[in-house]
Amino acid sequence: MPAIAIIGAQWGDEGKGKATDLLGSRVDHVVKFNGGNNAGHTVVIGDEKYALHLLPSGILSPNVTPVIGNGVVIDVEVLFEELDALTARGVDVSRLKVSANAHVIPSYNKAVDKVTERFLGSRRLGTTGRGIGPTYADKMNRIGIRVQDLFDESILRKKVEGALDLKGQVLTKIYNRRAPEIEEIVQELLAYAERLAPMVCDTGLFLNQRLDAGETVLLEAGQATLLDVDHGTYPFVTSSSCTAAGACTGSGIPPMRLDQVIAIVKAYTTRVGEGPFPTELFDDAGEHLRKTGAEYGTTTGRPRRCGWYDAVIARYAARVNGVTDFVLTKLDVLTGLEQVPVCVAYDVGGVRHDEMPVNQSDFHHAVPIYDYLPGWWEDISECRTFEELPANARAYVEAVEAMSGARISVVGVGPSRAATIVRH
Ligand code: 2SA
Ligand code: GDP
Ligand code: MG
Repeated sequence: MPAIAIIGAQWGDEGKGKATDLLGSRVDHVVKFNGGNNAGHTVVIGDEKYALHLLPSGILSPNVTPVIGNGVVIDVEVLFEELDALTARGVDVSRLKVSANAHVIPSYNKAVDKVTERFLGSRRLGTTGRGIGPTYADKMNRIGIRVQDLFDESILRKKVEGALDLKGQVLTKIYNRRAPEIEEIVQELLAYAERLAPMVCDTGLFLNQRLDAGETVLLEAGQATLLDVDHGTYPFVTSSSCTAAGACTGSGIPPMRLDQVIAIVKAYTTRVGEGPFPTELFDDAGEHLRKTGAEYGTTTGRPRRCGWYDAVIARYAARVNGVTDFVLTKLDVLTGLEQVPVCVAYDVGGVRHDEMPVNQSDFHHAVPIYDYLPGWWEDISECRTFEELPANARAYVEAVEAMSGARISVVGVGPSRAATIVRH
């Protein structure tokens, strides 16, 4: 079991945090490889509930080294706040390692994110407003600030000057805002250096050396396949690579070292933010899923849009990521329905699509073709083996597995660590 990637198969919030935490006891290192504090992973341990944003979920496992990889964008203030909050709850955070090559989110990018959304009006993306998109844009534009820059004041000043040359103009000319002062930003970033320094290293080198030594590494995605900047529902995506391939670029671990790709998929579908969502429900059934599944954003508290399981999306995620195993979460939320619709294909203007349409506007107009599976009423939250599940719940899992392109190895029946059925 050298390196394992955990990714989201849908639009995020599938329960990656819980899955990572479950595997945490079996691995040595857990790496966050993309995104930033736009992510929200909830982990429930006994009576304690943790909402993690920037930190890898592995931080909660005492024997795991948590790592923030080079593919992450870091709001250092938020990082320190999260570390302090966990320390106050008795969690040892001293093992955290942070990549010297990860990018930092300067305060001006949070402003750019928020005003861009306001500026776009009805064409907004529904971002989390954390400065994620503008910071990745700076990275690609080669005007980003990296963690290592915080330790060389003269280089930092040059980089901030370069970035603000452009960003200052964007803020003042387009958005009619005060341009940030170079010195103000330099001081803001320098203030982080002392506390950050002991955590910073070449995480790519570290992880490959640990793999050479026979240790195991779990790579934990933020967001999900359909929010991936290349493979998602562009432009309604986040700005990072959330897929298994992103696990490699975002950590410095080469593809051939990935042994297993575990996709987390919810027994229904949710999305936050704007963008197409074929199985979305606008009726009482959607409200029922939202209420029963507690579908509210972990980071922003926004109500999540809810819909039925979409096997076309699951097959797509299986293909794009090379999924070896699915973890099907929140099966318990479907309890009590007369029948459970599952989308098996789309109808686009009278043409059946068994695969994701390549044309984005076709996807916007995709009408789900449903199979209707019989529901169950028994409380399944205490089931711990597959055989204990009611026959219709088992049949649902097996039907979904047959449509989705990889085996379902684990089934979630509740938020806690224990509420889990391992099949393989
Ligand atoms: P951004 O802020 O630039 O990454 O937003 C771009 C799109 O990506 C979506 N996005 C997310 N979708 C689901 N979950 C996310 N994390 C939080 C959670 C979200 C929250 O775990 O609940 O609390 O609202 C997440 N992060 C980004 C976002 O909605 C945009 O559609
Ligand atoms: P992530 O972003 O993929 O880590 O997911 P989130 O933490 O944002 O959202 C998933 C939510 O579902 C969290 O509140 C989890 O505690 C909860 N959860 C995870 N697995 C299950 C499950 O099998 N059943 C139920 N009822 N809740 C679950
Ligand atoms: Mg989440």
